[in-house]
Amino acid sequence: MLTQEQKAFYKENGYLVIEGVLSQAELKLLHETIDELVEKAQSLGVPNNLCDFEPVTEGGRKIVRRIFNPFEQAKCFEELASHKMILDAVEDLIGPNIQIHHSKLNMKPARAGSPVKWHQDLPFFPHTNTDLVACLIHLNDSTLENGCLRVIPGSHKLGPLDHRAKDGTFVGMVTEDLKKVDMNTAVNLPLKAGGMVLLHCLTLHSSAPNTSEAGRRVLIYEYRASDSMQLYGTPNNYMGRILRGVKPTTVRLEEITYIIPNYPIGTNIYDLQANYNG
Ligand SMILES: O=C(O)CCC(=O)C(=O)O
Repeated sequence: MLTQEQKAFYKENGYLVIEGVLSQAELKLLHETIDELVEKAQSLGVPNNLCDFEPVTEGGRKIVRRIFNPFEQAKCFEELASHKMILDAVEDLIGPNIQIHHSKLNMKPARAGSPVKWHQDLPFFPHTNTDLVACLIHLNDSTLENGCLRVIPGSHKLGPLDHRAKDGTFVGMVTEDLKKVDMNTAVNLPLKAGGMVLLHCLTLHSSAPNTSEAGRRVLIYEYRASDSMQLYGTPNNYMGRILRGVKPTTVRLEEITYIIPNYPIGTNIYDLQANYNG
């Protein structure tokens, strides 16, 4: 359960850091499972539906950048999505009826990890209301050198920002609207392995490239209130699975205007952002 102070901090800032959610034993099991998935992914080559690769190689070997949909790649990831401490915190932020929306595992490997530029999550997958929260579970220590998460506190109050290039193409990062934001207010969130960041779906965030010798694996679950319905976005086999509470009988609308994100379904954030050159 979150304290009143934690709930108030999230409401004001659009994020919340919680340390010590996972034990060393839990982390070990997750890393072992990921190592197996990486082996499998490297033998598959591109394109495949298990993972995406960094644009650079190392010693002739492909480097895994992201594992898609870990929720359905291994039982331990499906189970972790319903971890009591995580769902208790999510319930305090978006209410008792909780569905999984999607999951991903960002590997940010040593020396090669790609940056993620400033963006909000919801413009990728507009919903009828804004009760969606991402839970970023840190499987390694994250530091300034290996590309820890950065946020703009309070930016969730700006509403959906424009993520399009001048020609109207959705490029997966905030473009002209970044001028509305005071970038001096950005906060780095280094965190010990086992901790998590809860992120409002409209909070601006990014992370730098990994220039260090230490990998930075972050497992992400996006949760939504069950009465929030997706208007656009890439579907998956488990989207809408109820993790807590009851089946929705109503859908709730907030007055909110979105730009329809015209990216081809299935495209990922790294490629969208890489294609933008101002
Ligand atoms: O891995 C990160 O540092 C940021 C991840 C993120 O924002 C995303 O994948 O949408």
